[in-house]
Amino acid sequence: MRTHAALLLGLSWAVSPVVAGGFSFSAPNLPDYCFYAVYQSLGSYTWEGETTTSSSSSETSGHGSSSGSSRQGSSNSSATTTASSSSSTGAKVTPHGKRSMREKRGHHGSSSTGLCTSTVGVMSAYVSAKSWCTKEQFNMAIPTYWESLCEDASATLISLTEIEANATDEYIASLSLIDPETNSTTTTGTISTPVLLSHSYYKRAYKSYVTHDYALSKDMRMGWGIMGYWGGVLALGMISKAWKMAHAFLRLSTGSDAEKRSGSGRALGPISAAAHFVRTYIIIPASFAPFLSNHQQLFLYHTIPKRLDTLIVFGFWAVAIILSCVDYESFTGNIQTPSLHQQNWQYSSDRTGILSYACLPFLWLFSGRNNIFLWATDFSVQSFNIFHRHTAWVCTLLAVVHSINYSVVFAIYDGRYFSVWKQEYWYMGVVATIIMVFMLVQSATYLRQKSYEIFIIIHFLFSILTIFALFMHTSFDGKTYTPYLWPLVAIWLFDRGLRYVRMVYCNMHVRFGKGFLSTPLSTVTYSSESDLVRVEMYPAAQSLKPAPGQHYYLYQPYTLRGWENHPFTLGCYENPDSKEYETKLIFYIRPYDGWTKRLRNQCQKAGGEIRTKLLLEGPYGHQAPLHTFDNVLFIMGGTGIACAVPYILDHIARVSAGKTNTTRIHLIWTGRQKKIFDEVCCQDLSTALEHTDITTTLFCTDKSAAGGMITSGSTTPTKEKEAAVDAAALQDKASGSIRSVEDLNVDLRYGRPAINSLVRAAAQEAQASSARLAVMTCGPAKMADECRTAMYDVMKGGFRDIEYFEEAFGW
Ligand SMILES: Cc1cc2nc3c(=O)[nH]c(=O)nc-3n(C[C@H](O)[C@H](O)[C@H](O)COP(=O)(O)OP(=O)(O)OC[C@H]3O[C@@H](n4cnc5c(N)ncnc54)[C@H](O)[C@@H]3O)c2cc1C
Ligand SMILES: *[C@@H]1O[C@H](CO)[C@@H](O)[C@H](O)[C@H]1NC(C)=O
Ligand SMILES: *[C@@H]1O[C@H](CO)[C@@H](O)[C@H](O)[C@H]1NC(C)=O
Ligand SMILES: *[C@@H]1O[C@H](CO)[C@@H](O)[C@H](O)[C@H]1NC(C)=O
Ligand SMILES: CC(=O)N[C@H]1CO[C@H](CO)[C@@H](O)[C@@H]1O
Repeated sequence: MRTHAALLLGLSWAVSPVVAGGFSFSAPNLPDYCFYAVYQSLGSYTWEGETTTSSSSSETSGHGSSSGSSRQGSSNSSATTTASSSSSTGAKVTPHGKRSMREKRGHHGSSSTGLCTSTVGVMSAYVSAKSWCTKEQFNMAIPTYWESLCEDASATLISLTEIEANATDEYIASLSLIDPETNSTTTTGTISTPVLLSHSYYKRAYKSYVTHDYALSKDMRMGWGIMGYWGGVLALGMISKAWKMAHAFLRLSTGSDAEKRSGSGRALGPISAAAHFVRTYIIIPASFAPFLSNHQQLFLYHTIPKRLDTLIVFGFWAVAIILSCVDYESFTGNIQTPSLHQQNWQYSSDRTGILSYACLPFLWLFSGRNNIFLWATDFSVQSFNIFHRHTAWVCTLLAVVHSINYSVVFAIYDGRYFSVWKQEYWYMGVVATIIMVFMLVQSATYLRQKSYEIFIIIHFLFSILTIFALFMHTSFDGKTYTPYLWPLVAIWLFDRGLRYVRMVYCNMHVRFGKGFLSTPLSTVTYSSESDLVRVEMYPAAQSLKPAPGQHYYLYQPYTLRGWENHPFTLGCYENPDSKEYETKLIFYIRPYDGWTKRLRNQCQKAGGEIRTKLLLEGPYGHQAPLHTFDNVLFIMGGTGIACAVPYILDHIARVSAGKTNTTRIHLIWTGRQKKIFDEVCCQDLSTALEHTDITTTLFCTDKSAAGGMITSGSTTPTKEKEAAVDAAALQDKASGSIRSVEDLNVDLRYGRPAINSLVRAAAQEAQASSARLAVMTCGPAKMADECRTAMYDVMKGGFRDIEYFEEAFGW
């Protein structure tokens, strides 16, 4: 990167000329490089009649003539040969040399003035340029650029009128050739007749300067390849989402009756067949299905992405590897850096550094909670998390290669390896690389699951440190690299800022004349029989619209670790009578080892129920269009029921408004303790479950309760029973006691559900009535993976009108 421009300049000063000198442009424009090459190649000779300037260093030690030999011996003189280096070196190698290179750049002349003041020299340069430059290059350079070069050498270019007139083709053909590699300055002495620069040397010089000066621009274009890849993925994601939404909208409003009538027997176009193929084999399955069904389940402590995500990530690695390996313009015969190895080390260091920077914006983009692309595309948080991790891997590996390669350059080719450690850009780069590697290790799934809070705090602090170190790493170069870094700050501030906005929105409400109203104390209850923490809260926000698919982050401020926040799916919502607080939100929380456990302990200490201050941040997540499907199958496990409840409530509201296409819902819910069914079904779902279009099957996996056998309510309740149940529900609600789920219209079984056959049966039933089926699952990892596998099987079997929705309680 640019950092290295400094180091490279230093390099040219100390050992040999620079390969990739950053944006150290020798000439202002690309067409000027032709003349620049001529000027530099001939500039080392002494010309008859030249007037030396007061500048003592108008020597002629060959820059071309000693190609291949170390320049160290020729001491300071070599600095004058690579004009670009000489002018900036002094500034760059000092620890405080933060001057921008651009300012120092521009045209620099050789301090030899023979090519400005000697008729022989000027004629030689003129005929060489005329012979080897294109018309455009020639016209750009002569006389303007030439004059500026002379100005830099404190000389004035002599008049070219006579030169132009004399330089005919015949004249040029008569001139003898000069090649700085074979005609050394010492053997030629002072040149007294015009000569023509050999074409082969000119070509090498031109290529050396151009590749050297434009390598970084090229690396940046390669960086656009990385960004283009992710940009393309996001664009496809947005198109896919727009397409699906349009589709769902059309289905609901126009009612594709024709489509429905012909059912599964309808003529299926090749597009639809292709779409089905893609969905079956790429979008739905776990990466290594059918051999390995793991997706939500870890495999050897590793997350296995969905197949689509694996392909996307694989493509990213391929792009990154290709971009960091191809198209290096190192060549033998480079007049600046003869060693091919050195050129390769340096070019690859620059390339990997810039590619690493190019990954950064996406590394941040895939991580935020408030993320525009999460809203605009169909990718889930989990998918973004996979992208985040792989971008981090690639970014870090590139940074490591970058660091190693530059260490090699410094240690082997430069010799300043130890002194460079005092340079800020160097040690800040080292700091950034080390932190990134550490973060990679520290984010391992195993450690993250062991202690999420420690992980998140370290991750947060070290990310800030990384950004800071990177700003310092490339700061000497002005603003060249800040476009890679400011987006990180912007993305982060956007996310953090919106968190606070949401938090305030959820928990504060301004009542005119009455001051603020904030979210009141929440009721938290815990029952050991169901091992369920139930949170009921009344958010202050008046306009908060609870809806299916939402999740919120809960904070418990005024506690020791009040900044901690954990995501929970909105389980249930009600509109209570109270006028102050519009809605009541209910969360079902399974206690684990962290905050959820502390919350449980607080309840236990208080005898089961506490009232505590909880704050809400949200809503996040998006609603699945389940209402556009004819049949819906919910497969839920434990607190995963939180996903299904809002959809069921939504369904009931939509039925009465006539805004749904769903006519059949089958809820399958597995829980360890029977009590959890009682708590949720009898309180929050009691009325919903009495609807005839909802069938409920509960599976209790508690072995000790298995004695209860298969007790079930009738699946088709009579009017009387419904009424009786409703009455009982009302009564129980009034008395506050929890009834048993057996009294409801549900099918209670013991043992595990056979998910595969349940999904298959639902699919067959849907197929028979040419209905569209949605399957939604939320629960333990194993259950979700079984469900996904079942989907894959059914779709492989040819059933097309089926869609899969999976909610995960983690990443
Ligand atoms: C979108 C979403 C919705 C969820 N909805 C519910 C729900 O409705 N009911 C429910 O019981 N659980 C839900 N969870 C899971 C719940 O967030 C975690 O169980 C909870 O954060 C664990 O807190 P803890 O401090 O007790 O964790 P620990 O005991 O320390 O860890 C338990 C597990 O939770 C993970 N975890 C901890 N904190 C977080 C966090 N802030 N974000 C993500 N993962 C974390 C850990 O990596 C670990 O695997 C949901 C998770 C997500 C991502
Ligand atoms: C080379 O430059 C250094 C300072 O940059 C100076 O001290 C030294 O005398 C110079 N040597 C020659 C041979 O000009
Ligand atoms: C141009 O050619 C003329 C005649 O051959 C010669 O007298 C004159 O010195 C030449 N001028 C230059 C600049 O070479
Ligand atoms: C340069 O070297 C070649 C071959 O050694 C020789 O023919 C040519 O005359 C030399 N050119 C000059 C200007 O000395
Ligand atoms: C396919 C289908 O059944 N579409 C129906 C969805 O619901 C709308 C409105 O209720 C009906 O008009 C469609 O016919």
